[in-house]
Amino acid sequence: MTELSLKPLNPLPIAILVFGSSLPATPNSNHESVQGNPLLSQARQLEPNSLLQLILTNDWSDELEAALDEFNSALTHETVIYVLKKIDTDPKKASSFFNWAREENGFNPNSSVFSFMLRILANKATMKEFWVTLREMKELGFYLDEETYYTIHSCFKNDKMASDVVALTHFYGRMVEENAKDSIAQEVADVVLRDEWGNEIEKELGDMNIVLSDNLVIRLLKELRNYPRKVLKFFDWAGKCSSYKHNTVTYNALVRVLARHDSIAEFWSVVGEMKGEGFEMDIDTYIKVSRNFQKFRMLEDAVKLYEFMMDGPYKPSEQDCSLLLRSISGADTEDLNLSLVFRVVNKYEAAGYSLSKAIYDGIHCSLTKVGKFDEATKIIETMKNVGFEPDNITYSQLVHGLCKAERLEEACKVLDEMEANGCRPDLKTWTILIKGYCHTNQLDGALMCFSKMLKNCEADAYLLDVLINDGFVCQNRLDGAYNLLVEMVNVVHLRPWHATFRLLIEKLLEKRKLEESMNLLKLMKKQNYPPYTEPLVRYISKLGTVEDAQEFLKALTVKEYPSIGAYIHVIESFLKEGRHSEAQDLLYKCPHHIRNHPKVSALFGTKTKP
Ligand SMILES: *[C@@H]1O[C@H](CO)[C@@H](O)[C@H](O)[C@H]1NC(C)=O
Ligand SMILES: *[C@@H]1O[C@H](CO)[C@@H](O)[C@H](O)[C@H]1NC(C)=O
Ligand SMILES: CC(=O)N[C@H]1CO[C@H](CO)[C@@H](O)[C@@H]1O
Repeated sequence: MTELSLKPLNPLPIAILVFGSSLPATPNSNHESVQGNPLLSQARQLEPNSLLQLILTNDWSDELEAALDEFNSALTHETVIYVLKKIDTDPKKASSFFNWAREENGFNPNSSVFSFMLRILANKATMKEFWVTLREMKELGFYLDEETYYTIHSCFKNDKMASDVVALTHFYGRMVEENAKDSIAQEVADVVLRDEWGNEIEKELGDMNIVLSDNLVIRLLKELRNYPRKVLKFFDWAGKCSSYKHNTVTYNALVRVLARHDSIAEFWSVVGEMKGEGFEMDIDTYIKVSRNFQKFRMLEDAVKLYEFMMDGPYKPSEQDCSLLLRSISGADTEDLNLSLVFRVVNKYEAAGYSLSKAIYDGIHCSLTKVGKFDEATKIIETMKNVGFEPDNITYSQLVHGLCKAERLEEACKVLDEMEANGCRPDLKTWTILIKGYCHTNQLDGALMCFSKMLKNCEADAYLLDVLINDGFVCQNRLDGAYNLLVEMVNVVHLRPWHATFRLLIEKLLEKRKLEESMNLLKLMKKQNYPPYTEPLVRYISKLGTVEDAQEFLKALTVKEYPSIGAYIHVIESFLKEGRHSEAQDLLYKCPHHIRNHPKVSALFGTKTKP
């Protein structure tokens, strides 16, 4: 567990160490944070972390259970999810905790807790517990949702658990069937979706005398998930029904649905409202929502949500922090916002944690990408002070940044420095440097690095593609590209990408280099790639001779004759180009069995007769 690392803390926040007092626009951490009712949230904050520490540091035993009983009143839905998340790599322990929570603590799991538990238990070591839990869940009237089903299904498949795959599919199929009969969710969804929300719909829903339950609400949120505004209306309506009250589970389900571009304002307003009601976002919901924000590049929202969670009792892990930093630094340089980086890091430090190597790397990556090299140097110094020596990742980031800034000589020197510090540049570092040279049109520099590299490590297909595509082809040096590829295949037995072959064949044909293209075709065949024939056929039918066509057909096959299909294709292309005499010539030079093939005769039969 990296939760509380033992590294010494920096004497000052990292942002101040790096930037001195002239911080980049880093808003005060509480600015526009989401407010809630402090008393209610305090009551629920009965230290999930001390509970977690107890569980993490002890094997499951009666003594542990006795110690846990102290937390009796603290087991909320959020706490249970939080603990499960932190021990999800230990399914046995997770299962013991889950059972203890239910049996000894009276915890009442909802469908989302069950789904989460099932995902943890879907594991060879805990199959018995898995099936027991799944059956219990069903008996309690919970629905195995589609997403959980597919996740577990693919786990089983990957682990080659064939009979469990069958059993699960069967179970799910039957459940879907039974649910279809229980069509109330569908009926409600139909009513809600039919029209604009208004009194009429509310009246109709009222007349349906629906018995609302968490399950039904969650199912409806899922049914309506593509209509976030309707979801919200429905949620509000359900909350006002006299016999029903929302809880943390339905709120968490709602924020998951709202976490998207077109309902982001609603998302934040519900997050605030939820907090005001004394409910917390559970860590599983946080991870899903944050991942979504990152995927759709809603980085400011991802950061704001991170701050929100770090202010609450269910703090994201060190890994969540470094993943978020990586997403932020993954932006194109123009969009990379350092302020977001330091908001995340400040929040992390403010919680009392010391920065991990991955987090330092995350900061360093962003700084180098936007060309803040002095600050990047300070980060490296700070890292060294707390015992993290720069490694290939650190150096590669620096090389990448310098290349981006077109400071290639300095980038080259970094590789020497690496070596001097006992960290031998690897293929990835070299590739970054070589790419940098190619992108600044310094092909000779790239080739010099390449030959230096080959003394220490082997090239791969990616690097070859960089040299050919970004290097030679961009400089219009096709002979060089061709020679390099052939040499890499024949001398060091590298297997180029299919795409590299394709690109080069096309480029060579543009320059009417048929012989070289044909050679590449043969090389492709040797590598067991499907040959890339289309541009060659097109070229030959327009500009080639009959001999070229024969040569091409020969290149297609190594041992036997080319297929009848290949002959037909070439002859037909000649005919299409109006080159009947070449088509005829080729026909006469074809082997006997081809010439007499009915399909070939048909070609001429219909095309040559008036
Ligand atoms: C960077 O993020 C801050 C919020 O942390 C925001 O105020 C600022 O506008 C952003 N800058 C750019 C250029 O998007
Ligand atoms: C750094 O080295 C590790 C271990 O040798 C390797 O797995 C990783 O891909 C390297 N990373 C970079 C960026 O070179
Ligand atoms: C922790 C929690 O909110 N549990 C709820 C799960 O759902 C049942 C009824 O469906 C509620 O009674 C629980 O309070």
